[in-house]
Amino acid sequence: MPQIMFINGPNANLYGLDPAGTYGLQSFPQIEAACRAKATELGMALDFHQSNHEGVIIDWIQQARQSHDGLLINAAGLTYTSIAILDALLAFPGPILECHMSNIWKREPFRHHSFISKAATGVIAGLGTDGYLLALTAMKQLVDQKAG
Ligand code: DHK
Repeated sequence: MPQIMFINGPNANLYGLDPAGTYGLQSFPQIEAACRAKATELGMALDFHQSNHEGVIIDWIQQARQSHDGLLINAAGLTYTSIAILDALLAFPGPILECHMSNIWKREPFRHHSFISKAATGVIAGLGTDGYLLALTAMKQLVDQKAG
């Protein structure tokens, strides 16, 4: 069974807590549950993580090199600042999907340049939780192609 890691960055744990906010009404635990259900349906083992700390995220990416077939990452605010996360991702041999709940290109200019896209196989943005589920479906195809 493919082993997949989904890493969520700073403040993702606050999703759904602001009814007027950008990230919809689903709480982070609800988003995690939806991703776990989708991974099970697709026949993939999912490790789902969230941290507010850059070094913790880098440690997870490095660990995944030994054990995981694919990575999904929403680095949140670190997307626009972290060359260290980019370097960790560049050392990961499998497919990487960069995910964002919101359409980052419709937002402030400082969100328009992702440092981590250089390491990403693909990017999904602007579709909320549905985008995460689509990314999991795309990841299944990518790991199947690599294994086949
Ligand atoms: C999430 C965040 O927390 C922001 O810092 C990013 C991203 C966008 C998202 O859309 O999921 O700018």
